[in-house]
Amino acid sequence: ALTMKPQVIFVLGGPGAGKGTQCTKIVEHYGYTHLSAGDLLRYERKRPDSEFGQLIDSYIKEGRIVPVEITINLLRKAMEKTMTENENKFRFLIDGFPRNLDNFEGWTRDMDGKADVKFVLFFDCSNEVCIDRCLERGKSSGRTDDNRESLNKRLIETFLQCTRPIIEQYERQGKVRTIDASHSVDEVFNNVKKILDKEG
Ligand code: UP5
Ligand code: MG
Repeated sequence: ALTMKPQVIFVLGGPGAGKGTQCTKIVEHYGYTHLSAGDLLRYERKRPDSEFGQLIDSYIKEGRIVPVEITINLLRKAMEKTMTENENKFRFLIDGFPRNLDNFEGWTRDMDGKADVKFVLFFDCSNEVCIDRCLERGKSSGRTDDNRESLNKRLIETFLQCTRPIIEQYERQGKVRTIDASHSVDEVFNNVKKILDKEG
C-alpha cells in the first residue's frame, strides 16, 4: 500500500521555455522525480504494441493536446511505479501538464484527493525566445515539432489560447510561482532555488 500521498509541482511554460532543462537541475538538487508528459507520450508512441501510437504522433506534429485519458494514465502509472520502487519518492515535478481545460478537468476528476498540487512553477518568456530556442534545438533534436509550422501551432493555438487560461485559473488560487525564463540556465535556476528552498 502507498503510504504517502504524492506531492506535485506542475511545471508550465511555452514550448522551449526551459521546463525540461530546469527540471533536470531540480532533480539534481532536491528530492523530486521528473515526469515530462511530453516525454511519456513520446515513449508511448514508440512502444511497438501501443494502441495510441498513431494518434499521439499526429497530435504532437500538429502541436495539439492529446486526450487527457491517455496522458493521465501514463502519469499515474509513472507515479505508482516510482512510489512502489521507493516509498520515499513521493515528490513529483509534472512537466508540461495540465495544458488545457481537458487536462485540467481530467486531473481533477482522477487525482483530486489522491495527490496534492503544491503550486505551479511557471517559466515565463517571450514568444521570440521560445521560437528561437526550439528552432535551435530542432537542428539536432529529431523532434517532429521543432519546426516553424508546428511551433506556430504549439505557441499560438495551444500555449496562448489553451494553457495560459489554465495558469490564470491557478493564479486566482494564489498557486503560481512565476520565473523569468529568458535569462541563462544558471540564472533561471538561481531563482528556482529561491522558491524551492522556501516552499519546496
Ligand atoms: N534552453 C533551455 N533553457 C535555456 C536558457 N535559459 N537559455 C538558453 N537556452 C536554453 O529547452 C528547449 C531548448 O532551449 C533546449 O535546446 C535547451 O538547451 C535550451 P527545454 O528545456 O527542452 O524546454 P521545454 O520547455 O522543456 O521545451 P519543450 O519543447 O519540451 O516544450 P513543449 O512544452 O513544447 O514540449 P513537450 O514535450 O512538453 O510537449 C510536446 C507535445 O506533446 C505538445 O505540443 C503536445 O502535442 C504533446 N503533449 C500533450 O498532448 N499533452 C501533454 O500533457 C504534454 C504534451
Ligand atoms: Mg520539455
